[in-house]
Amino acid sequence: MLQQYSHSHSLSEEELFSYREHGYLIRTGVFAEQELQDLREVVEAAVSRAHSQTAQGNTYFLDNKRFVDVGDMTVQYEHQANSDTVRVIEPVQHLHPGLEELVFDRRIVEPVKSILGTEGVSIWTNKLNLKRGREGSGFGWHQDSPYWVHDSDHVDLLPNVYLAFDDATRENGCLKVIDRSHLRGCLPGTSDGTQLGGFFTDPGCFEESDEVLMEAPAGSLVFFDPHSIHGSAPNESDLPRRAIVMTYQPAGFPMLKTGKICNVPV
Ligand SMILES: O=C(O)CCC(=O)C(=O)O
Repeated sequence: MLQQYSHSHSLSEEELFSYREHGYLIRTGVFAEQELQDLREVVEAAVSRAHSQTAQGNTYFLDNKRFVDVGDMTVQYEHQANSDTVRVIEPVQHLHPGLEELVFDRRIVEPVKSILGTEGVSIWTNKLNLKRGREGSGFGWHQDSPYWVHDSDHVDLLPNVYLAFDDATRENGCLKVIDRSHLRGCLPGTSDGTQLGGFFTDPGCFEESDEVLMEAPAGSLVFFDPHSIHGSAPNESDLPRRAIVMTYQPAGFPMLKTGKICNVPV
């Protein structure tokens, strides 16, 4: 059953207030089951396409984790040695017309306009985060803003929208957000000597007990702030936990990896 949000899909005043206070907002029931079935097929087609393209890509390892760059796209693999299971693809919209359509969907973009307070919006980046049953690894606590601050001078204006293609539960490693952590700007990373350690938020800067689980049925959207500390546990269930995270910005700015401007049609 689809929730009845306002006709324009804009956020209500209460929703916007809550997003600003906590750094996240969940809207359930935005996409219907039939749409989700189609979208899951689109996702799997995109994953197959990305994986086959990696044969022509540039492979490298960071902290023993395999990454492959193919043009402007990066494909990350699961961390077990020799795993061929795709974990993350970024950016992803170019891989399938169904994804091109999705990133412009009014149900996603209109709330982003409410958050940004602007009529014109463009795409910053988007990624598929795929946690296969029993195999999908977790994401350490981090903010996106320190990662993006070198490529954007408006890092406060890069809201994320997470769309759950599958039910997201504690067991399958749902997204988790540290409540109100977005209010503290860019926080320092860890300095544990690893290559990727600097991307993870110094654990001395927040209380893990402030975590909020973004448990939500398939078809839900989670909006979260670029400064919100977030992460997720591994998938301990037999069920997949597939999602796309779409990040927007005011109109007229180039995308993170492609450097091309991708304005959302008004
Ligand atoms: O998909 C997840 O569980 C975490 C996503 C995330 O941390 C990210 O994409 O930055």
